[in-house]
Amino acid sequence: MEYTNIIKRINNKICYLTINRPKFLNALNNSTITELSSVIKSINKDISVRCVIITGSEKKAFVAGADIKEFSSFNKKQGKLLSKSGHDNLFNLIENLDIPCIAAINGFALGGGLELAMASHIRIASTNAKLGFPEVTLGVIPGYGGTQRLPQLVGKGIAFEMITTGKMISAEEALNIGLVNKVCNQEDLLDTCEEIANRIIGNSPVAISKAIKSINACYKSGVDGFKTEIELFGSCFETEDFEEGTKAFMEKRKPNYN
Ligand code: DAK
Repeated sequence: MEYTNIIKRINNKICYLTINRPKFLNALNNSTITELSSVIKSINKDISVRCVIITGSEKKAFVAGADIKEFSSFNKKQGKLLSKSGHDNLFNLIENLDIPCIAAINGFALGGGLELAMASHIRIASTNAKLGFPEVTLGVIPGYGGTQRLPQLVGKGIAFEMITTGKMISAEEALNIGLVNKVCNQEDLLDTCEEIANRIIGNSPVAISKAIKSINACYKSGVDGFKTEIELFGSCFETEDFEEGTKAFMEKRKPNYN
C-alpha cells in the first residue's frame, strides 16, 4: 500500500511511523486511519521490527484529534460503524501488537490523537505537549476507546474531569496523573524513546509478546488475568528464547535474541 499521510522508516529494528498531515495538525481522517491500520498489520508480521515509535510530523502537533471537517457530516449509522471499525482495525490492533509501541507525543494530542497515544503501550511527551479530550465541546464523546482507556490509566475521577471539561492539560500535569511515562525537551524526544526501545530490543521478543498479552488480560472483561498469566508463563518454557536467556546467564554473557 502507498502511504500518503504517514511516513514509515525502519532503523535498527525500530519502526518509526510519522503521521504527516501538517496542514491539519495531523488530524486523523479516514484515509490516515486506513493507512495506519495497514502499516501496523504489516509491522506485526515483520520479524525484523521489535519496537514501534509513533509520532507527529508537525513541531506543534502529535495528532490534533479526528478530522473535524470530515466527521462533521456523519450520521448516526456512520458514527457507530466507523467507531467500531476504528476500534477493531487500529486502536485495539495497536494495544494487542506483539511488539511494544511507544507514542512520542511531540505537541497537541487531542481527542482521537490522545486515544492513539493511549492505545500505545508507553507514552513519552515533550514539554510543549498539550493533551485533552475536547469531544464534548463538539457535541460528541471520545469514540476510539477514550472513555475506557483513560480511567484505566488515570482513575475514574480524573477521567470524568478531563472528559467532561474538555480542557487541555500540560505534559507535566499528564506526568503527574500517570497519563504519560516521562517528559523531556522536544529535541530529546526521539532519543528518549529510542533509549527505551533499545532496552526492549535487547530482551526476549517471545517473552515481550506474552507479557503484552498478559498485561492486557487485566483489562479485558470476562477474562481471568491471573489464569492468562499462568498459561502464558508456562508457554515460555521450552522456547528458544528461554533456552538462550537462561544459558546466557549461566555463561555470564548477554543473551542474543535474533
Ligand atoms: N480536524 C481538522 N482540522 C484541524 C484539526 C482537526 N481536529 N485541528 C486543527 N485543524 C486544522 C485547522 O482547521 C487549521 O486549518 P486551516 O484553518 O488553516 O485550514 C490548521 O489545522 C491549523 O490549526 P489552527 O490554526 O487552529 O492552529 P492553532 O495553533 O491556532 O490551534 C489547536 C491549535 C489544536 C488548539 C486548534 O487547531 C484546535 O482546537 N483544533 C481542534 C482540536 C479538536 O477539537 N480536535 C478534535 C477532538 S474530537 C469518530 C471517532 C472519534 C472521533 C470522532 C469521530 N467516529 C468513529 C466517527 C474523535 C473526535 C475527536 O478527536
